[in-house]
Amino acid sequence: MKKNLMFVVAFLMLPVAIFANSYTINLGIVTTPNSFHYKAAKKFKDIVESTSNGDIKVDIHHSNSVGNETSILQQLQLNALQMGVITAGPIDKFVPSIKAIEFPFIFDSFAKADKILDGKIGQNILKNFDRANLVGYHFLENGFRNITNSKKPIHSAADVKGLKIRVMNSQLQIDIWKDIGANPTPMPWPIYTQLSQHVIDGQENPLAVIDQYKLYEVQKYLTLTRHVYSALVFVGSKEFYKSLPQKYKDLLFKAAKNASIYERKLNRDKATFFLNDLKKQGMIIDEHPDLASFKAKVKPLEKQFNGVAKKYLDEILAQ
Ligand code: EAX
Repeated sequence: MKKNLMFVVAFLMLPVAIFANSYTINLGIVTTPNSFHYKAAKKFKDIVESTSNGDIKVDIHHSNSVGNETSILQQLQLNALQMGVITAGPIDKFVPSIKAIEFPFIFDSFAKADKILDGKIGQNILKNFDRANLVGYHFLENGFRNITNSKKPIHSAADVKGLKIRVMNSQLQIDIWKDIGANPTPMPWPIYTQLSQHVIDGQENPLAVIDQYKLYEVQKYLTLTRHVYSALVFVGSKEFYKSLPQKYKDLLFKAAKNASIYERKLNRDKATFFLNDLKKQGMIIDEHPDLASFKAKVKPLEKQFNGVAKKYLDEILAQ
């Protein structure tokens, strides 16, 4: 009799045992499903759900459905969201040392960017997320940023004078465009409406973003400045991370790394496609701007850096 009773209790407990460790990761991004941010998040979701045998579920909240990137970071600090794919720009208010990799013209190739971001400096910056009650899992890629505007061709820094240029919510990006001579206006993404209404004259983003958001419909001129290598980061809630068993802590890091490597390749394989499509869509493109004039304007910004960000920037510039 006793044996039967134990069997019944064990059987009744079974459903609890199967789902005892179920976790749900709410992952926030600001972009739409055709973006590389989304493709990275989807890859992360597929890897996590398959390698945890469904014990961890990932829900992707895209297209600003859970707020802008600054708001997503604040929600991650409170464990209201558990993960995000966030552009490095707005992160500098939470992790100041990330400014070092957002400085203009320090990366002239994907290889150089990978070497720094996946090397000691990048890994140390990711560790600094801990101080902001966040987890920096891995860098992935938005791309080299280029300036567009609706007013006039931009060939040198002098042509930017007085233009109202939207920038990300980042003091460094505001300072960069102020020093170049623009009238920088910080605004969260997306910005198509503000461009169409001429609230702002221009903006700066990688070719993929310019093309995927059809900014060619509201921006006539594109200049291939490639002025900042814009990283994305798989960012997590520290509180959520600490609640996981070690095997799942390792699983999330591994999934973020593999999704990042996958997304970088996707992005780079389509770089030529986006440039050709923007030409096809009728943008007037300056492919050989006077970069020396832009570099001269932003050089003094190095002196504004201090602390850990200055240490990392000096190390990058010395390489
Ligand atoms: O896709 O806010 C921005 O300009 C960022 O580049 C964002 O990733 C847009």
